[in-house]
Amino acid sequence: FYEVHEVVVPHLGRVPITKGDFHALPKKVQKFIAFYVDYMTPRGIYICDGSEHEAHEVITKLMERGTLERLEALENCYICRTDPADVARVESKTFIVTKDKYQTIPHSKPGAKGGMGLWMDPDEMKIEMDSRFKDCMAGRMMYVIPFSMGPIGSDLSKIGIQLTDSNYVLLCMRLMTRVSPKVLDILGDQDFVKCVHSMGCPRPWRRKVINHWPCNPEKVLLAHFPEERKVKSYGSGYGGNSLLGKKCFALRIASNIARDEGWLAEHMLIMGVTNPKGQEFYIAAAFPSACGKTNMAMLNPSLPGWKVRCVGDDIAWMKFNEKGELRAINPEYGFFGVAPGTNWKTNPNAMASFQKNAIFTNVAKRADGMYFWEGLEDELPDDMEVTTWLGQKWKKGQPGLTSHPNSRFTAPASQCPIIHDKWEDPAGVPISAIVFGGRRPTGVPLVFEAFSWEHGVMVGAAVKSESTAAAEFKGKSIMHDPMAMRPFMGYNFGHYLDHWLSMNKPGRKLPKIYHVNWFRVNEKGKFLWPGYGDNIRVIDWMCKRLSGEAKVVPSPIGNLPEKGAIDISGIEDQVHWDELFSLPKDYWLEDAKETRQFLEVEVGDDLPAEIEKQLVEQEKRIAAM
Ligand code: GTP
Ligand code: SPV
Ligand code: MN
Repeated sequence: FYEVHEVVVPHLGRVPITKGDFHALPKKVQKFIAFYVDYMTPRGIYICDGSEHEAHEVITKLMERGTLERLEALENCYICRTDPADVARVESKTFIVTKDKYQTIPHSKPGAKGGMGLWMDPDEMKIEMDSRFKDCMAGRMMYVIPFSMGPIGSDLSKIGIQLTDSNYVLLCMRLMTRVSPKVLDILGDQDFVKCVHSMGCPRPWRRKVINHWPCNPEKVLLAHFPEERKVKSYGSGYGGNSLLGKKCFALRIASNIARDEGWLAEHMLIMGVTNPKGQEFYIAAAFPSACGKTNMAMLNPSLPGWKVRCVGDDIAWMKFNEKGELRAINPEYGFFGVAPGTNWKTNPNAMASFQKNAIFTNVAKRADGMYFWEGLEDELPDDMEVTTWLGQKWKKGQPGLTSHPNSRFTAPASQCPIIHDKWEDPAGVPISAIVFGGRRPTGVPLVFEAFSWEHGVMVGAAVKSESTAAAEFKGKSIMHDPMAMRPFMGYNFGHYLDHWLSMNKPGRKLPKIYHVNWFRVNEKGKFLWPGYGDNIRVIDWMCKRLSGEAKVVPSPIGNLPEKGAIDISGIEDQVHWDELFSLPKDYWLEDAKETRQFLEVEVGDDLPAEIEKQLVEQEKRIAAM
């Protein structure tokens, strides 16, 4: 049936293998490829091996075509401007497909907006998919990418194979996941997560290609099939829509695997913090997209004697071990970080991570071959010409944005100067604290501690945040983003809360749970907290809590630090404690009402009784304020 240098498929006949040995692939992988070759009809098949030679070949092609441009000021760095219609995740076109609707979304109540994920029936999705994927790779090369999420061979890791017709996607997958033939050796006859991606631009082009970025924004569709452990994505090359190892696999599919296997797949950074006494604590933190995970994971401490080391900046897979410790790994291999706002003051460690071997998407370029974006003005000579992400000329002081607000850098995690020695430890790191947070301009104090695991799960379920440019939403509305997972939930959110609650078993060392808000503003709209490196002051307090050195003052919403318990030495003039920690009663009455409304209506009958109990208790405490 199969020839050595070609795959024979019923629909197309002989399809050449441009690179790789098809026969050497595990049988299940061969079957997967053959099926999709027949369906998507590419002109050739390129089996990736993750080598440097391969990267070179792909980069050369992308530069010839004009998709990538070299950043001459740096070593092996490139800039890419996408079609301006393809710049963010498209939540309205992102579906979970299950036979039973309620496996995916909660039994919500009348009036629900359906905010907790989108479901589609398999038959309906098949029609949508067939109309897009049939022959979608005509005239294009199909890349086969074997990758591991997590250190290759770790018990906590999982293997995927992505098919894509985008070599930009291949290049980024090589930075974001571990692409290697070793993955196939380890895989053998086992099942893998099937990832199928197409830019949706078969040749001859039916749509005008803008910026050498073939895509199909009108037809974008992402479908997740948790039962089959499969993802299909069409029409977009933007990170979260196309690097399928990331949000699609490591969160939406993995959250299903995690529920079945008794662990957690979360939108969380992982960091190690060492206090001046030399004690190290590991913290995982969940903030919605573009709300500060990368910055916190690489925090440059403003307090003397502290050391921060980064394990991961976006996704955590966490599992209790036999000793009852919650062990976390970062399933990713690189950073896909928000560029604007990143500079040598706010995040020097991120800056250092992308000085070589990095890709910059939708940022601006300086005339001297350096990247540029909002936040780098201090380093920009006055007369330096800048080409914006839209190709316009710009100089310092002129109006307008030079970079898309969701422009990103993609860089190897290993290049981060403070990457943790244990970041690839197959056993993971032991988590002592879980932190939730969001952008909350008013009402929400800098930090509070949950009363218990159960209360903490409720605090996570109540996370809200101002919308950001990471998805398609316009304007700044406050949206619910429970556990920072709303866009990434792989199954019924009520069941997800049950799963979190079920982590509380005898013999387990449950992490303490916190809520932080770096984004509270005064009446003039100015941030009340300096943030970034000064966030170590809040972490310092959390660590003191963990080692039993700091006292708290109970409040209706959780335990607050005793006044003065957070070290603000050196920033006293910037920080007004009472303003930062005030709990306006009207605000919290309204917030409690709104949160109950959201959970009651959107999660409806699937809301765990324990969460309902926590809500009632919190409402009573707030009413008695
Ligand atoms: P995703 O990659 O989308 O998941 O985002 P993220 O959660 O990793 O957010 P990131 O750290 O990239 O920060 C997003 C934006 O928030 C950037 O523009 C930062 O400059 C800004 N930011 C991060 N931390 C702070 C902080 O402590 N205070 C303030 N004021 N802004 C911050
Ligand atoms: C996010 O939006 O949370 C990101 C970027 O980390 S993306 O990969 O697009 O999801
Ligand atoms: Mn993210």
